Amino acid sequence: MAYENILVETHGKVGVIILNRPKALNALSRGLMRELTQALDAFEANTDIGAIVLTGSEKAFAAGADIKEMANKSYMDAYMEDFITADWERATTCRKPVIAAVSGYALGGGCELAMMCDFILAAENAKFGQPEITIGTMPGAGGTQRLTRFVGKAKAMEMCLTGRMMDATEAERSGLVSRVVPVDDLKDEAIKVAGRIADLSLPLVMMVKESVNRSYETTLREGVRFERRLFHSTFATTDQKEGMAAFVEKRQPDFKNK
Ligand code: CO8
Repeated sequence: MAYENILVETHGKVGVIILNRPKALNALSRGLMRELTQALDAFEANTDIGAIVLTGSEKAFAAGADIKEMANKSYMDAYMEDFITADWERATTCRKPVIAAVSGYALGGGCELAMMCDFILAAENAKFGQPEITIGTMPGAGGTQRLTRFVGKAKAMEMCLTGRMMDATEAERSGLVSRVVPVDDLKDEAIKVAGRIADLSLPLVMMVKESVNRSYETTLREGVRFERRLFHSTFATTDQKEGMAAFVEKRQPDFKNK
């Protein structure tokens, strides 16, 4: 498919989506988000793909929703089109893992999009922020909710109330990102990590992802119960038999995604 606002690549079993509106620092326009949804749909449906990397340019993962596109919206426009629900949350419903590889700015909707992914790898120059308050609005794609769960109330409140940006070191210390890597290594490292995941059993990867995500939506007791049921169900898979047999026989497993 020909896209105007994103680039799409495959590296073995890894699908890579690159946000590509360099003149606007990858501002998330409606057209870009629609294409992102289409690309995620395509990778989800492609049985050769086991994990997805979402990245931007060295200067910007994404500098937020497209301010020029929304500046003149009325309340009725926003309400009637259910502004942002359509085409914004596809990353949160992907069953395959989606890794955000963030270099440069991840601001506003850009920070929110990164947080919708399963984890964030950051380059040393990454900057995260929710500056919406400084342009007369507020986060609208989960910023006040996900950031608070990931970094705690004090930092989330300060960032959302002041628009202060967090650099990569602070983001790692605060638990927003899993790791920080040199700028030049970011894409390769994200593809390497995604490739390691894609070589595992896809149904088991999906179960782990579902179980970790459940921890954000339920009580500890219910979450552990959910995990236990999924854990039991792994014994019904061919890949559990293969994985454990391979360990005992001191060889690499050959997972069949069954
Ligand atoms: N939207 C539209 N255009 C943008 C955006 C944006 N978010 N960010 C940058 N650009 C454009 C600039 O207008 C400029 O274009 P031009 O050359 O035509 O003037 C070009 O990108 C380069 O930008 P700068 O010249 O400003 O580059 P600097 O290096 O000087 O500054 C900054 C970089 C600090 C990132 C600066 O561009 C900036 O502050 N950008 C806006 C950041 C921001 O406020 N983001 C939040 C937007 S609101 C939001 O995301 C709400 C989310 C709600 C849910 C989702 C709804 C869809």
